[in-house]
Formats: sequence, structure tokens, C-alpha cells
Amino acid sequence: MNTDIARIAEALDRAARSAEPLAQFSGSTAFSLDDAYRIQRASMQRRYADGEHSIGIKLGFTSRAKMMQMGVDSLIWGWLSNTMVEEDGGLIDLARYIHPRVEPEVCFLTRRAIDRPLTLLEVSNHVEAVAPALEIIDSRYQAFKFSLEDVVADNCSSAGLTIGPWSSNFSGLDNAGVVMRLDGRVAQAGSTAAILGNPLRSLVHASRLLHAAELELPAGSLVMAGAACAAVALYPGVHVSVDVHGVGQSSFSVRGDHGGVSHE
Ligand code: OOG
Ligand code: MG
Repeated sequence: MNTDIARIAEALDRAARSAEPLAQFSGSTAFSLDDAYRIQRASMQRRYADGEHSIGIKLGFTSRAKMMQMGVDSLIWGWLSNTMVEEDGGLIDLARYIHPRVEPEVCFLTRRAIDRPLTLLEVSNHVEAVAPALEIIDSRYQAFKFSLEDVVADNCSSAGLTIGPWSSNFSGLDNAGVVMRLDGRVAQAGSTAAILGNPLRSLVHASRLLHAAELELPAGSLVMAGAACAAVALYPGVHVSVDVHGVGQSSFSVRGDHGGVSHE
């Protein structure tokens, strides 16, 4: 199995770097969820060996809207690296993505290391700030189709993100309106309550998952709580913004001159 883990990690890494999608593995090479997390780490190790570094983690499928959109009903988590960060308010080139989608998120900045399972009460002592964020997800699988194991192996479709200004206003975060606009039109709207009833609960889950994996997250890390609403496909020239009530806004524009080559 070790050779399979290395082989699949390499194939996923290659797909991400070349922006060429591959077939899902679950159809051919079945692997367990534990092995999927091993593949995820092995593919990240390849990137770290090339000079990237981890900046935190993301949670996925923390809302029903996301679970229903993708047909997966378990919470998952993956790694964020420095090369995934796109400039807030900046211009994004789609060339390095396969079939990117965007979703509204809230992102936390940790103040203390997360090194043990935390309760909801304890979590606020571990958080420095919260920011509105946009996550660009880009499955390395053809047609954005995957099983739970496939998507975990693929680092939970992590590809890009923008983070708006940090805020220390946590009041009302358990039910803050979230609006994502494409070219000024509302594309998705909801509430942070859709994220496990309170996005701070994502940190509770993160602390348990990290503990189970015998890992620690250092102070100063990012934690993306998971999207409150479904993701929407990106296209050349579009302007995307998110507003999280009481927290703030983040936005980006997509370059209009991408050739639009389809890999499907
Ligand atoms: C997997 C990533 C899920 C979220 O916020 O729920 C995720 C996917 O939908 O491709 O990032
Ligand atoms: Mg997400």
C-alpha cells in the first residue's frame, strides 16, 4: 500500500501542477479514509519539499448546502499552503486552475497552538481574529466528481483563497448573514449558522481531528471554517465578492483573457 500511497500522491500533485484533471481513484484503486489522509499528507510533503510551506488548515462539508451539492456527508479537512493565497481585491489568472469554483467562507487566525481537543468555550481563547474569505476549490478529478476518499486524498480540493481584513468582532458570528456576489448579482446567500450552527465549532472539530492525527497547529495559523453555501463556477472576467455581516468583505476579479481551454 505504501507504494500506492506515493503513486497516487504523485499523480494528484502532478494534476495540480499541470492543471490537467485525472480520473477518480475510487473506481479503480480503492483505498480507506485513513489511507486517503496519508495520500493527502504525502502529496503536501512533495510541495513542501519544493519550498512551499503550510499556513493552516481548512474544513470541508461543515454545512448541509455543501454536503448536498457534492453528495458527501462527512466533515473533512486539508492543508492550506502559502502559494494558495491570492491577493484580496486582486486579479486572478485561471490558467493555473482546472475547473475552479468559488465559495464564501470565514477564516480564523489562531492566537495559541491548537494542541489538544478544545471545547466551544475554550476555542475563543485560541482565536485572535476572524476574516471574510473566498475559497477557490478546484478538484483534480475529471468533472469535479469524487468519493469521500478521493476528495480527502486530493487535499479537499484546496487550490486558492482570498482573505479580507481581520476583525476582532466575534459578536453575532453564530448567525451572521453571508452574501456572495458575482458581477454584483447575488449568487449565494445564507448564514454562518449553516456552518455547524456556529463557525467556531469548526475549530472544535479541527482540534479533535488534529489530536486524532497526533498533530499540532501552531499559533498564527489560518483555519477556514467551511462554506456556508454551495460553490459557483468561475469564468473569465467575473468579479466576485463576499460580505459576512459584522465581519467584512473580500473580493477578487478574474482576468478576462484566459483562453477558456476545457480539460473535461
Ligand atoms: C471539497 C471541499 C469542501 C467546503 O468548504 O465545504 C469545502 C469540494 O467541495 O470540492 O471546501
Ligand atoms: Mg471550502
